[in-house]
Amino acid sequence: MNLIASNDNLSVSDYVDSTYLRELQLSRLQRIVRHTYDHVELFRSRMAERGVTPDDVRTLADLKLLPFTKKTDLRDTYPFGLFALPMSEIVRLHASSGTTGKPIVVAYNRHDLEVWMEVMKRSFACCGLCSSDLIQVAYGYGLFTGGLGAHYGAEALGATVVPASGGNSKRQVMLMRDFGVNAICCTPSYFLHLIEEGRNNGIDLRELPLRVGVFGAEPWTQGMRERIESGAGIQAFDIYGLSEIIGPGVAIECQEHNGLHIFEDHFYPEIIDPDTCEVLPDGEFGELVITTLDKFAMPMIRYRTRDLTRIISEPCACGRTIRRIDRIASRSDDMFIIRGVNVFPSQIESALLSVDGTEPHYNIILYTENGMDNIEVDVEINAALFSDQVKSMERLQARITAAIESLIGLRVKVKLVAPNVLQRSEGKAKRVIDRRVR
Ligand code: DLL
Repeated sequence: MNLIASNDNLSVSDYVDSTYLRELQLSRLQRIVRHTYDHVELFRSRMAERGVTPDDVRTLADLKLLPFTKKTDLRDTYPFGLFALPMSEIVRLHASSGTTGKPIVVAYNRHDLEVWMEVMKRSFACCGLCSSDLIQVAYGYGLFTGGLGAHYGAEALGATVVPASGGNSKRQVMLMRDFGVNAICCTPSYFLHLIEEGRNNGIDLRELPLRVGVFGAEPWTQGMRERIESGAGIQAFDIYGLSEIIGPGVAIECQEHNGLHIFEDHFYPEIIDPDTCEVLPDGEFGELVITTLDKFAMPMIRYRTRDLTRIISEPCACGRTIRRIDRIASRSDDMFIIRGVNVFPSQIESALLSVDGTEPHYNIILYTENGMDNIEVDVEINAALFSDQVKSMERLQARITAAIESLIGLRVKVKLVAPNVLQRSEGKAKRVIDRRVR
């Protein structure tokens, strides 16, 4: 099956002419819609319900005629129901465990892997990395897309890969120091742990050749970025992606750190109102929906990511012409409602980190007391303050409580804990513990 037209260019420049880009997106969209329609039963039946065929896609605006795909569709068709190629053409599977029940499984043919390498290579280039750099990959290798995704992208760039995978923090820091590593890829929460690990072993990351961090796979705030950059003397880049679409490398910040460039020659973004599913104009916040334009083993048409952001279409000072998405502060399903107020964990993180003396290690515990739902925030504070007098601890506690209240409009219980008490994660941090009685 020759799916790739001979004039189709895999490595479109991030500085591409936008008229050409829109034409390319449309021709890729038409091709992938036809391919999915021909090979995925669920998509064909949903199109039939709407009375739509691939021939109805004449412009990019016709995307709105197409049905959405949701995570439940992947679960319901577990494991291989959305594959659009026979197993003989599929060369890699990955899976994401998710929080409940069965994992979701994703597939790649050889072309899809090339696309992935390409977007990861472009991602590293956005961070100013090149073939002379040593890149340590501390995302987990295995079914999770982080490790292998970063690995092959770094190799495609021609950089030297240090495939450390996640965990064994002492060794991670030793490798960074002994090899003179220039860039590290891991979750932002794990990197904070590596900074501490270094400190506990007399290694100050600020004194190493490390200059770039490529952090993603979980939400993190501007406050967290500041703690990371000052703690390690590096420039931190936010990288976004999800297994269903490809893995890491869907979007990344450039040196401007003002939104994440989305590789829209491969991933077409839309923003919708999550309640009405109405498509919103560029600039408005809502749920990110992505269509994979150039992936054949498991194409995703209008995939509802649940991630909340907006599209930034204004030109970027870096000169790239591809659009940006705003930092993903939250997922719509991370939101919890306490006494009628909608709260996102990232709001609590922002408030906490705005207070001097707090460490970027915290847990949010939801509990029920006298029939009412409440929030407790456990936060580590720095060693000097912890051993200080009760009075100054109380003042700090009051400052944190006030900072959170002014941001979310709710009074929460704040518990100050000693350094190194809360559990550290090697991958995605789990910060919310829900003990509410339902
Ligand atoms: O986390 C892929 C990845 C690996 C991205 C390494 C970046 C770096 P999943 O396990 O399928 O895939 O989880 C995807 O993680 O829908 C978001 O909710 C969240 N997420 C990923 N990157 C970011 C980010 C990988 N930079 C889910 N900021 C996504 C906020 C992120 N949330």
